[in-house]
Amino acid sequence: MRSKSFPLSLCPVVVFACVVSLLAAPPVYAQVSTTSQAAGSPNPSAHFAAVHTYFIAADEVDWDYTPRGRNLAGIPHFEADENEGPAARRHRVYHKAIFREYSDATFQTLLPRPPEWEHLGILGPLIRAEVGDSVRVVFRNNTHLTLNLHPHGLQYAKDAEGALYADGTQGVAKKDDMVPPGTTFTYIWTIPESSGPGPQDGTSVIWMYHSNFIPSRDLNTGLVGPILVTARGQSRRDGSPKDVDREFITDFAIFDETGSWFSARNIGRIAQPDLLRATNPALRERHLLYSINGFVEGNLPLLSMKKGEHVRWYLLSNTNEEDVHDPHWHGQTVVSYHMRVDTVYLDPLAMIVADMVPEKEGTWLFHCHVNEHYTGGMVALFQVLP
Ligand SMILES: [Cu+2]
Repeated sequence: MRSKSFPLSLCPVVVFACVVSLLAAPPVYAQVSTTSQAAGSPNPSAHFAAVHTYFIAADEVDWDYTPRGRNLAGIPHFEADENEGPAARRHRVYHKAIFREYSDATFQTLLPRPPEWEHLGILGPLIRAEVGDSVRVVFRNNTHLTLNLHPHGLQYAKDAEGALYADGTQGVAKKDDMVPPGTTFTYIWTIPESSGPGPQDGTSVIWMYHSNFIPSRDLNTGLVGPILVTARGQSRRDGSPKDVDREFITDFAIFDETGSWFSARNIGRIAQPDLLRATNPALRERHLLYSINGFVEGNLPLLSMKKGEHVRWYLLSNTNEEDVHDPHWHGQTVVSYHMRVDTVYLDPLAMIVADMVPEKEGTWLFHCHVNEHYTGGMVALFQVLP
């Protein structure tokens, strides 16, 4: 029988339950896992409704879209462009704001990313949970911007929606809407059945969180991260689905640097995207970064897997009108939406799952098949080992 959950506001219960959780070995994939199970449960082996706590800050960084160089995938180009000549050695660096994970509420110690998630790149920390759990994000805004944190798919009350609009709320229910520079706000989101896999899904689904103060600006600035939710009882202790050997998250993300909060700093002038579209489309085009997880031209870390494994790919996209993508795997097929395909379709702010059992060994191209995106650098490599 499943244990009963209590509201987080019942502090004594939560404190006592923390002790219980240590004894009961809850899931280990969040920074801090407590439980809301009542003390003295008659069934100590029952699944614990965990509260996964994450300490996530928005930090300003200089982000390099090309940390290892240019055109690492060796793609031939039809016409001469900036990939050729001296510019080919140039890094593409922009000042951005991204989400990063810290060890605790002091926000002094950055948590290193586990090797299997190094490919997340510019994406924020992976938030993961199982149906029935809750997520608590202590959000610290270290930037000079006003931000917030809005989750997709999870359930939230009006005091944790992370979006400013005329929703009729006031007082404490407005505090989540704007997190000023240098301040901290704690968001609590729950994960009912309706946040987990549906009847036709596999054992896990992907959602997204992002700053939603002015979504177009916030996303182009880099403030976006992934959420994975596994079906009830289907996760291992590290949170991964029991029937999956390997997971990859890839965000086919165009970053319009003329639409970033830091466009003036990065480009040296006030670069209003709406204005530029009409007055100087060439300037805007020069500052569109066709990235996968914030990496262009093959800079995404090599995604490695073994033949015959059950590999789950989660695919995301950004919110620009050009964020219409056709991710394509060479050498392998996937099943997505119950169909056998080797190319999937992403419209803006897509969140989809594709399952692969790689059969052909080798190093393979993984890229967007939209012409401008492909030539613009939205390419990566993956490797299938014996
Ligand atoms: Cu694309």
